[in-house]
Amino acid sequence: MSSKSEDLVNEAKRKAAFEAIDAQVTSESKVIGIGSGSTVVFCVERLAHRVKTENLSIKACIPTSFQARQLIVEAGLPLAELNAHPTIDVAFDGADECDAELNCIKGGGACQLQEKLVASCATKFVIVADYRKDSKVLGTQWKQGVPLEVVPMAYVPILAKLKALGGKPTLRMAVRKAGPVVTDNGNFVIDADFGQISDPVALEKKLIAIPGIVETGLFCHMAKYAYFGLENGEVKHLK
Ligand code: ABF
Repeated sequence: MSSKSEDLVNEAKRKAAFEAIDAQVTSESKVIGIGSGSTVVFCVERLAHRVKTENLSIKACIPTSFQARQLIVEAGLPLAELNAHPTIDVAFDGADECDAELNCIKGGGACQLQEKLVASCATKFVIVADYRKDSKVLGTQWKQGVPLEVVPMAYVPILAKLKALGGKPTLRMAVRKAGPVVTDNGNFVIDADFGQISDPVALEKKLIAIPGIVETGLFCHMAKYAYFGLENGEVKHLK
């Protein structure tokens, strides 16, 4: 990506994140879910700024990955565990693709298990993304397949079952290491390409029914709001 288009994408991420934090974090928001990826970095930046300048009393920030934990600690925000705060007021997270019904493909960063746990405990789950993720039909913008967290001892039979479902699955390999990616939870990731996904709810049901698939990267009917930073500098939000 050229540095000009990189700047455009980053500015879109920043604008979406800032608008989402400003709109969705109120003085009542005490427990905040913090997602993973690069767009959420801007959410944490804006949240920390608001805590400092508006004296917001955030009680706990719940991470969705090692990266999210680091972000929270480095921003001086109160790191806490989901088991200590099982009800989250509002959670912010990125996405690899998001359709008009706010169904998402997530997990490009291999964090979808903890992301879905935090999203499922959030009263408000908010997606923040740049314009590249704004999609009409899942699978048309994100071409790397649906990320699936799988139990390592069963990845071979799972690959076969995904092929039988019509998918083109591949075990995600770590860059530079001659081995598979291992998630924060000690599992592998299979990316299963199903082309255009016209019914993500039905596909998610079939995938999660396969023994050994711990979690899928299809987040259906979970997000309440989505903020997309557009190329023209505006922010589009959906709910
Ligand atoms: C995480 O952020 C993942 O679910 C998703 O793959 C990624 C998107 O990253 P970015 O915000 O950098 O586009 O939420």
